[in-house]
Amino acid sequence: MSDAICIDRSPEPGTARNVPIPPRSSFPEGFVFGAATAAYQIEGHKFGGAGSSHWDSFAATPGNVVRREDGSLACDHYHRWESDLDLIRDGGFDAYRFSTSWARVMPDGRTVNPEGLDFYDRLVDGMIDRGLRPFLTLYHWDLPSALADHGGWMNRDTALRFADFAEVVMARIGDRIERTATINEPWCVSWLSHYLGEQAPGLRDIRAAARAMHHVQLAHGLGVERLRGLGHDNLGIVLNLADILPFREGEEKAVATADAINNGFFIESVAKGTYPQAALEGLEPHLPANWQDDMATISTPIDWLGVNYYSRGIVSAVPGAPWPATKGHEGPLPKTQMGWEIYPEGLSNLLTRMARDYVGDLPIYVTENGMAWADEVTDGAVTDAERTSYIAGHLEAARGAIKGGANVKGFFYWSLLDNYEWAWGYEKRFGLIHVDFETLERTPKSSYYALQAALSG
Ligand code: IFM
Repeated sequence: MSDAICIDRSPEPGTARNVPIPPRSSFPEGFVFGAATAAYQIEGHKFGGAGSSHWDSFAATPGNVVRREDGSLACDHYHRWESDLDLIRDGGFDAYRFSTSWARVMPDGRTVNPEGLDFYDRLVDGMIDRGLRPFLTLYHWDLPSALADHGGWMNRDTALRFADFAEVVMARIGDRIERTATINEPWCVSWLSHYLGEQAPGLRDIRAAARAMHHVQLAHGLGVERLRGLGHDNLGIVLNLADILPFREGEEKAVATADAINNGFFIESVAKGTYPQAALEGLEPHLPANWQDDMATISTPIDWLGVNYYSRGIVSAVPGAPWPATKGHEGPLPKTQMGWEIYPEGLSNLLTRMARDYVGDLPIYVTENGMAWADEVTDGAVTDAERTSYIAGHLEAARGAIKGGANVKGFFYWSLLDNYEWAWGYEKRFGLIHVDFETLERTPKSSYYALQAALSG
């Protein structure tokens, strides 16, 4: 192709091999280092009275998930949580970001399963016992099938039910949680799952997507309102943001549209109570009636923002195509096992932008950042120098944003363990700790030890 890519080709971004991870002492006092996971991806959904979630049925449908794998056993964290928490503590981390499964806590979406709450109660106590600070995400995608049967995120009622779920969970463990996020990655919950069809429920429908986008934002706002009213604090949301760049000169419109769908819709509604015009252009006809009436709830003030960052997006317009009329392009940089370009600059750009344009001095946490790699155990060890470099590059980028004035308070590596990578099944390995999915044996990788050394220095 002869088209020029006008994206930054500055010397080898993100490929600094053998660059050491910056030591703890190079970050501001109190900077939080953590590791992150999510319930469905590690726990083992067949245990403890969990109900069916829409991921179980999505995975059971041929063609949706590699080898039709699901989270029924996953890493069996449900039974191995104590030794998994030991690994976090021994890695020198300060905090653990975990999520609560809605389908475990309320198998039919409404009725409480005491066994489910007991599990999270034990887990949080286990963190405290080990000196780990609990960072909770209430919803990381395991929607009870009973709610999916009634339209899931397309149905406004799901947002109301979410507030009930949030209340139940926080009534039990909220007294020991350091920070609570309502929703993980609303773009994935809505656009990726209802327009691009890549995750449960696997729809490809603009109206479904617009409604899901609005309702997931509403769920966040209702959750914050409810929890705040009950006296809980330190409430936030976790957004997956991408640094969107033009494929060639003159692609401002494509960049604005893609940025509005990926980023603006979610951050602007929370921070300012509006949806970006570039998103409304295509979505407004499909939004629920009187959506404007919900914007005050959606923008209920939060206490902190979580940013999940993995890569950039490169886009161009597709003239004559229906909205959004954009397409993505593969970039030239080295890529992870997911095929995602390694581009740490995007992290500093986004952190700086969030502080400058949206959240000001509110604490920002990098709640996820990490890479998948085809790691293998050789003679009892896993050498993953690529991951160590990736972490070093992104921690430097976070440091750069801090120097530039963004109030970045912590960094969580995704993920603690190799786990269920959704539509990719168990094929993509993001963990600091290798999991053998036959024996469930855990083997810390060399990146785990590199981080451990950096955190002690
Ligand atoms: O595994 C996911 C996680 O569940 C949400 N954020 C992105 C990760 C890697 O794809």
